[in-house]
Amino acid sequence: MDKKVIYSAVQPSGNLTIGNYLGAIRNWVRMQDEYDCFYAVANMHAITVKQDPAELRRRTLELVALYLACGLDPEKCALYVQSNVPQHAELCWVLNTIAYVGELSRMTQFKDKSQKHAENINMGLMDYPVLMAADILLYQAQYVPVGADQKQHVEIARDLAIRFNNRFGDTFTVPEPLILKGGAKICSLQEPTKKMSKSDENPNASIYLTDDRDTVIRKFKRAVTDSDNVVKASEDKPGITNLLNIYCAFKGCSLEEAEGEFAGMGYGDFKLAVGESVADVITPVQAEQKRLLADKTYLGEVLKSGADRAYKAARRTLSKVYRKVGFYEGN
Ligand code: AQP
Repeated sequence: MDKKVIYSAVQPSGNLTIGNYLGAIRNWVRMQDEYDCFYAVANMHAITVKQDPAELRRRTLELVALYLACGLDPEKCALYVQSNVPQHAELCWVLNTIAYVGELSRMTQFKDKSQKHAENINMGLMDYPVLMAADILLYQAQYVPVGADQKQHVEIARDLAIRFNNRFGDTFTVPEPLILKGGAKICSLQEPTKKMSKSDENPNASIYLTDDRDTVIRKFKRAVTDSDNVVKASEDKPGITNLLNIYCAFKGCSLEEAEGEFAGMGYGDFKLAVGESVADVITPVQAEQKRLLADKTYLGEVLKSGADRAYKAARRTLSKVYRKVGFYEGN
């Protein structure tokens, strides 16, 4: 029987955080044996906010090396750069004609980013979810493993798939978000009710996958908590709850186990333990990423074969779409 298809991507829009790792990449690795996986570097999405071109290029390769260092196997999944497969933009155009301005202007990310980049509210920013729908629908993906913040965008992809299928006949698989517990929403260390983000202006708010052990431990030490010194998760203790979530995700233990382990201990010791649990996992990933980045030929080969695989699958869907909408394909 054919394997089910998974699509997901991360934007090379800054240094990745442990939120990107726990919400997305770590889950991708776990799925690569069971599913037919397409994992992209979403550089077309990244330019919806201003990027420095040289940095964007550098970060793209760094992200591919990171995917591999985290355990993605290019023999098992297609790893590629979004702009290398032109069908993403082509399908996005067609989907634009069935997407409504009203629904796009209501997207939480569009509203947040419009506020954050008030000087640059461009069409691409508003169109972000339609491009993301094209990404997913091109591969007929059943599942999209993402963090909780992207659920709304996968829902738009579902709506567009259903709308297109109703209007033109069965064409797209209707995708579902796959939001795994324990890491679905990692919050900022400085404002623990807000999600941790790679583009946060305050570097102490996020733990980057590039942070060295001392930096990780220092940032956790400074993490905003409360003053009652009891390591227990609850709604009125968002800082401690976030740290407990992070600890459990990196240690692979339950909340009850973690609370038991730190019962009677002060915040200082707890924060140090959280920092160490994170550093123990990310330090070897950094070393492997560095080793891979020194081998540009290998990275180029991985991307070429990933893009070839993605292109073939994408071409199949796009031809079907062009036929359905009545595009003349005479030559
Ligand atoms: N804090 C988070 N907790 C859990 N998952 C998260 N993701 C992002 N932040 C968290 C998940 O990471 C994947 C890749 O995200 P993206 O690069 O496509 O864009 P994003 O969701 O906008 O992530 P950032 O870090 O906030 O980037 P910027 O600052 O550039 O906008 C997605 O699966 C996302 O859910």
